[in-house]
Amino acid sequence: MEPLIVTAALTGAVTVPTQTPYLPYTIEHLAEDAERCARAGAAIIHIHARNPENGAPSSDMDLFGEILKAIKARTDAVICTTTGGGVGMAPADRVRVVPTWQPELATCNMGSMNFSVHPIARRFNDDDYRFPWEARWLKGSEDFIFPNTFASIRHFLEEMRKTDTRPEFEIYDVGHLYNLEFMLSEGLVEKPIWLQFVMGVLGGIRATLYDLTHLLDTATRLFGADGYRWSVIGAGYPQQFHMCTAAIMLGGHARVGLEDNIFVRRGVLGRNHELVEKIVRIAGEFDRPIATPAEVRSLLNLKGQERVGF
Ligand code: KMH
Ligand code: ZN
Repeated sequence: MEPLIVTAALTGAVTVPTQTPYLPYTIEHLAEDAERCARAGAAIIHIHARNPENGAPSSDMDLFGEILKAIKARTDAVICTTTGGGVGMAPADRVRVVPTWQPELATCNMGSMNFSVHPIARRFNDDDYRFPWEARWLKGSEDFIFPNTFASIRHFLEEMRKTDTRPEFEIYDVGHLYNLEFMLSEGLVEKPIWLQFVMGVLGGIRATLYDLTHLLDTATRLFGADGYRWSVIGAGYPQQFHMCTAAIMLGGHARVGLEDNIFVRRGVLGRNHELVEKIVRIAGEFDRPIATPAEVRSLLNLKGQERVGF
């Protein structure tokens, strides 16, 4: 099996600061976590921008650039920028990071869907929150449709092609693989395809082994066994470690981090690098080597750190 690509998704736009004091949102904290995760074995760092004052998700391009530069100064890991953004951000604002900062790798979300985290708000009283935006954000997601129309996916892929940014396809449900097949038939996607199965989001497919094998069977039927690589996200605990362990066993790749799960053990809040260390430990038990950033650049055919715009 090829070496395991570990992605650390440091912060995202779903977890709120009240859930865990370890959620990084200042530039310094993001850069420090990126460095620690890279040392622990993460070869890809997945990044969203947040307002450093209050942790609110942000689409400010200057801020995004500061974060990207700070991370690049501390690690040679591949940086994968989000184009998913956060609740309520317009697609035009989400994609702007690609032409502005020309990353090696960026997400491309493959379908519109309900995307909700409103049940998290049930864990807190209104006066528990550290910042006023958090309750609104969590509760408001009950009415949120994550927009990824065919027109916007096409636009995102065209922008990525211009900057030689490779797409990481976020697949939240089996129909998203068929959407990707359509984009491939339109000549908008090149092989090899890099898939990220996002499992366990309310609105998408569940994080179970049954669902994972269904996704894999479908991807193999559509793209051929050698036509794609895959990684998996299990949202929540213990799903993050269950799905990533399955990936270690099946030849896939693994994403961990506070964007998707805040616990390192049941009831124990983890730091980003502790989540990376845990999955690297599990991979070691299965004799699966860990990919370096150089190996990832070669496996995913990336343009290289010297050709990004930050
Ligand atoms: N927020 C995750 C559920 C993106 O950033 O474009 C999926 C994600 C998508 O990471
Ligand atoms: Zn993300």
